[in-house]
Amino acid sequence: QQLAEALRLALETAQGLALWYQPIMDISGTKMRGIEALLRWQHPTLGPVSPADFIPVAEETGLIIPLGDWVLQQACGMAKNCPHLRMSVNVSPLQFLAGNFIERLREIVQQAGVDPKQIELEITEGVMLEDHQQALRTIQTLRSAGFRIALDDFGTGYSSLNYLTQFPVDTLKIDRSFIQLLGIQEQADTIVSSVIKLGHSLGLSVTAEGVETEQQRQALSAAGCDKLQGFLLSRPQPAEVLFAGHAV
Ligand code: G
Ligand code: G
Ligand code: MN
Ligand code: NA
Repeated sequence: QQLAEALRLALETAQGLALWYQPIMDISGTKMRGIEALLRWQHPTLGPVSPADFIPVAEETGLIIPLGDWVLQQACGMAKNCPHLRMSVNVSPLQFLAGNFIERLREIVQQAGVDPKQIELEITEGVMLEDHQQALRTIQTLRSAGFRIALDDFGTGYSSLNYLTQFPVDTLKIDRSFIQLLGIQEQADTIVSSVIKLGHSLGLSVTAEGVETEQQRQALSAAGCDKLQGFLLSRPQPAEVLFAGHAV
């Protein structure tokens, strides 16, 4: 496939690939608590290609392993520069379940000189569906090494509640499809406040994704949500833009 070849070349030459960062804010929307690393690819002729389009190609071709390592290296390098911010990194199920993921991650973190406590790995329910036992072992090992685990896009899978009680994660990220219906669909308000209560009853921190309006922020605040992420607060941006004028 041509996309795969171009991606392989981008990875080899480290050209066209970049991490952008989106702030994760406290519930008032005023304090930055962390940042999520989001991969961006500028294809030489196609222009920007979304990770939603090229991550599946990377998974099919096995490129997700070196690509995932590159993302982790870049993100850990950035984390080292801003030690007061938690760094969230998306990890593909294939990457997470690869036999040597833990060792490679440990090496990357060590080389960057960052504390695993600063790193939060965002996984999806796909991880549990692929290989339940391996997922559970990996989560447990990573957490005892100090890494945090977030369950991303929560609510979009179909076994969410069941998995949540079985998998020891630190953070729940409520998918933006629910947030967008706040104040529009009555059920959405009920679902979101139930998920927040459920997360808290399991001792988890709850982050709302895709917060775009002040009304949504207020509803989330009233429902006791812990953190916010979304265009209302900030879009994903290159680090030099995000931190322009700020000490990091
Ligand atoms: O940033 P954007 O909205 O275009 O992201 C689209 C999808 O790609 C999201 O599901 C996001 O989690 C995923 N994604 C973004 N960056 C990475 C990455 O570095 N690794 C993996 N595995 N997925 C990513
Ligand atoms: O699957 P994941 O949650 O990792 O996807 C993150 C992606 O969601 C980011 O790449 C970003 O482009 C997108 N995103 C972040 N905030 C918002 C938002 O407020 N609205 C919309 N529509 N997309 C968002
Ligand atoms: Mn994410
Ligand atoms: Na998400």
